[in-house]
Parts: sequence; C-alpha cells; structure tokens
Amino acid sequence: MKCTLLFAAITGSLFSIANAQTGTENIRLNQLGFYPSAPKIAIITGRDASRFYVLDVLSSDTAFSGETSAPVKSANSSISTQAADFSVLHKPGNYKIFVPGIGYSYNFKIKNNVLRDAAVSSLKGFYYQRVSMPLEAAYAGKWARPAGHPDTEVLIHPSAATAKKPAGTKISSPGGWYDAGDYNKYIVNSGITMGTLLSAYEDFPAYFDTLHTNIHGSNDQLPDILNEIIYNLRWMLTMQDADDGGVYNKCTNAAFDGMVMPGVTTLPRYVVQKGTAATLDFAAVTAQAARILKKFSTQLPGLADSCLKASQYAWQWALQYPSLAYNQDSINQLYEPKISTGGYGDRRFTDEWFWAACELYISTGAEQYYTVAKKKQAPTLSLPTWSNVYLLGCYSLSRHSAVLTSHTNDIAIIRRQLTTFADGYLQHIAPSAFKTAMGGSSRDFNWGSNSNAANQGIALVNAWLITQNSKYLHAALTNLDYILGRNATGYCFVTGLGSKSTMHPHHRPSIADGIDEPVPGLLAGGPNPGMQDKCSYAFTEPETAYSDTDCSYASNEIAINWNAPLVYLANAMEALQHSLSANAE
Ligand code: 9MR
Repeated sequence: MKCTLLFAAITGSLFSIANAQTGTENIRLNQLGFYPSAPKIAIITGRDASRFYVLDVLSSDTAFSGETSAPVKSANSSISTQAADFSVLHKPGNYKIFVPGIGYSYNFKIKNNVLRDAAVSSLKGFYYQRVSMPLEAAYAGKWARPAGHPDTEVLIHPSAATAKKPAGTKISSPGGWYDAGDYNKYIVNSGITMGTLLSAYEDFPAYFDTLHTNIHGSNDQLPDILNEIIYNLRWMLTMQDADDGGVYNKCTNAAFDGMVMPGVTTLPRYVVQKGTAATLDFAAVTAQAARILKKFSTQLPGLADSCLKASQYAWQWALQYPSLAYNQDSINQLYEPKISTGGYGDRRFTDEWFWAACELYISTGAEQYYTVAKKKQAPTLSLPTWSNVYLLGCYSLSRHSAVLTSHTNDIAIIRRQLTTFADGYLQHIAPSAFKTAMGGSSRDFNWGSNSNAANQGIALVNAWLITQNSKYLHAALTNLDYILGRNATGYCFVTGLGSKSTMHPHHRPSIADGIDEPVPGLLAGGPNPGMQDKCSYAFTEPETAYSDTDCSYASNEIAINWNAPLVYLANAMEALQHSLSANAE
C-alpha cells in the first residue's frame, strides 16, 4: 500500500510543479487545521478528482486516502465542488492533501489547541483598535504606534445640545475601540460587540480566566478578555449624559479621516444626538457588565455598581423616548457641521427593548423588566446584527435559566426556540458545496457576511450549551472552517493567520503604517455582492464577491462587531474541543 501511495505522491509532486498555484488554491480547507476528534473536510474545486491522499509533510507517507464525493454545484456561485472527508484520521501531525491532477493543499495540522492562534489573535485584535493610548512594542510588536484621538475635548454637536450643555460644550470621552477601518466610536455597534464578548466570558469563565493575550494590563488580577472589555466599557460610560441618562449615538469626526495613522489626525470630534437604540444597547451592556464585574469588586471597586446605576438611568431615559431614531439625513438638514460618518441608524427598537429588559432582569431580579421582555418577545428568531440584538437577550436568559425560576416555562420555550433555530443551520451543511452552515441562503452574503458565519456558529454553540449534543459543535466548526479558508474565495479571512489570508484590509492603520503585513487578528467583512464600494472585484457572485484591496470597504473592511463573534466562536471551540468526540445524535 505504501508503494502505491508513494508513487501517487511522486507523480503528484511532479504535477504540482506545473500547477503549484492553482492546484493549492483549488483545495480549500481550514488553513490552521483540525482537532484530532473533529470532522475534517477539504473541498476540491476547479477540476474533477476521484481520490485524495493525506500526506505527512515531512515523510510524505500517506496517512489516509479516500474517495472524493460526487460533484455538487454551489447554490451561491457557479462553482462546482467535491468533498474530501478524512474525519477518521485522528493522529496528530503536520499534513497536506494531495489530489492527483490538481496538486497539493497548504500544510495544516491535526492537534489539540489547533485553533488557539485564531482564538487569541482575534481577541488581541481589539487591543490594536484601542483609542487614546499608545500601543507599546512589548504588546504590539512591530505594530506599536503612538496614541490617537485623545477625545478629552469632544464638542456637543448641535443635534445633541440641551439647555445645560449647549452646542460647543466640551466633554471628555476618551478610550474605547475604533469601530472598524475608520476612527470613530459608535455606541450602537459597541452594544452588540460588548454583549457578544461579555457573553463569551459568561459562557466560558474558567477558560478565559487563564487565557493570556499579552496586552496592556495582562499581568493584573483580571482575565485579559475583561481587561479588553473594560477598556471600551469605560468609554461607553462617558457617553451617557449625566443630566438625563440618555446616551449619545457616537463620538465622531464630522467626516471620515484620511488614510493616515490615528496619531496624526486633529479634526474636531463631536458627540451627536441621543437615541433609543444607543441608550438601550448601553443599558443592556452595562447591566450585563455589572453582574460579571461584581465578582471582581476588589480589583475594580465601585465599577459594577456604577454600571448598574448607569443602566437603570439609561432605561429611565428610554421609557421617556421609546422610539427615537438616529436619522443622520434629517439631522444634516437641520444642523452644521453635517455628519457623514457611519450612521448605524436603527429604526426598529423591539429587539433593543427585549435585550435591555432581559439583561436588567437577570442582573436585578426585578419583575418590571421581565414584564417588558415578555411584551417584546418575538415569535421567530433571527441572526444578530448591529440593528438586531434580540438573540442576545435569548442567549442570556438561556444561560441563566437555572436561576430564573420564576419563569421556568417561558425560558424553556426560548431554549427550544434556540435549538430549533440552530437546527435550521444544521440542515444547511450536508447539501452545501462547502459543507458549511454558512451559505444556506444567498442572503448570508451581505456587508460583513463573515460575521454571519461567526454568529451562526454562536447560535450552534448555544444549542450545544442547551443540549450537549456534539452535532451542534461539529456544525459550529464548519463555519470556523469557512472563515479560515474552506470557502469559495480560498482566503483565510483573518489577518495574520493561515497560508493565504487577507493582506489589504480597508483599515487605516494597516494602510498607513508602512508595514507589509496588516495589523493581525482582524476579520475581513467578506463576500458582499452589493459591492457598494465600486472597487475592482475579480468575482461577483454572492459567495465570491470579495476583493482583497484596501479600497474595498464593502467586502474588506474590518469591524469590532465582526471580530467579536469570531472571538466567541474560536474561543468556544478551544474551550469545548474535548467535547467534540462525544456521540452526535
Ligand atoms: O456594518 C455596517 C453595514 O451593516 C452597513 O450596511 C454599512 C453601510 O451603512 O455600514 C457598516 O458599518 C460601517 C459603519 O457605518 C462605519 N464604520 C465601518 C462600518 C463597517 O463597514
């Protein structure tokens, strides 16, 4: 057997000299690798193949060989694929796949903790987004940079003026994370981001308590993920108007900064109109943070209490303004300067009401909040986005179901809704061309599509948390495989990871710092057939419309609300890797 396979390997290597590039790129797989007990699939594109071989990188011995599946035409592009399934190969090692007639894949690993780099670097991505502080070489390596945007003298924009704080009043709003490739700070988008990161910690506290990412503050008495979260939380707290509890939508330039490093920009910064979405997202985040940080009251005296008070104050404001949208176009007709940075202009607030009510109920036990949550309950579930945070409330209720004994039946129904919702994604995998939950609908591919993959993964992890059925973990992993390379573009979408990853994100520091490699640990937006940026795209179908160019803000920007679900998913997998081998139903 070894002889035949050796022959196959030799002919393969001859073949691969001629076809190195296309051959490698035609074998799509998670470019980091696989846990020993996880399902393992590579996807072959471009040409028909009948057999495949998994070779040990050093010895070229064949560790496994098998037949490829029948071709499947993708529902989201004109691509045809065949699957190479080597799940039965459990032995740790360094491997590559050889497909006669096509060539070799990138090298990959089978080992425990194989996704640790994805888990750690996606979390550390937030450190690189920190506003108002220098990134020191000890933590940031070659991406060290001076502080940008002190934000200690932020002007009240006329849209946010009150009798006590007329337009032009200066407030201090330092810190937080840059939202994305731009240098502004938006409360609505911070809301879902913080809720997702706080939930990651709440779901896997023991795992995160020992996870080190080498960031500023790494050696204190707090888990790194909380250090990172608190950096943005303290900024969020500055965005609440102490006079009435309402929360400004954003801290922003009037227009986007140029493609320069953060430290060189000096344009004025403004806080703009308060709004219901911002205020309720703030209420949800601060309520959730309050109960988590209570356990760290020695290290953080008073912070948990301040958060809860801020949350309740925000809630009171929202009761007075239950549906005040942030409508940038209308504001721009009334006030100067006109504001042209990101809008995050949500107009539907049922989900924000539900989420804030759930978090406040869980943190206080007060029935008044549950009453609102019940009133705002939705009949069906949908995937989280910055404008739809409903599911975050469901996750939190489910997580705390054991102690929420006054509403056991209601919460049992929500838990069933969650597993049914996850079952929908499970069903997408088998018929799909890339064997992923992602892509079950072409609507999965929109602005920030990679966050859909990650958020679907979180829904599947939640179904595992409820049922402990490993089929949900296997399914969640398919979407991490997608993000890390098993997709129609062949890219690993996380900067700094894998063999062929995003190199030119629409991210000002990565563009302006003069360093070839982009800032690491950042998730590109991903395929978006909307192509609103009108940049150059080599492919334009739903799952291929991705352009690794810094021009492409519609497919290749990075954003905190996209990185956060990746942090959740990759770290959940690291935390749960030993549960993968349990029987799937
Ligand atoms: O993620 C946002 C996407 O859903 C919207 O369609 C798009 C256009 O309004 O804006 C995206 O958010 C951007 C924000 O407005 C400004 N910072 C960068 C964000 C990511 O592109």
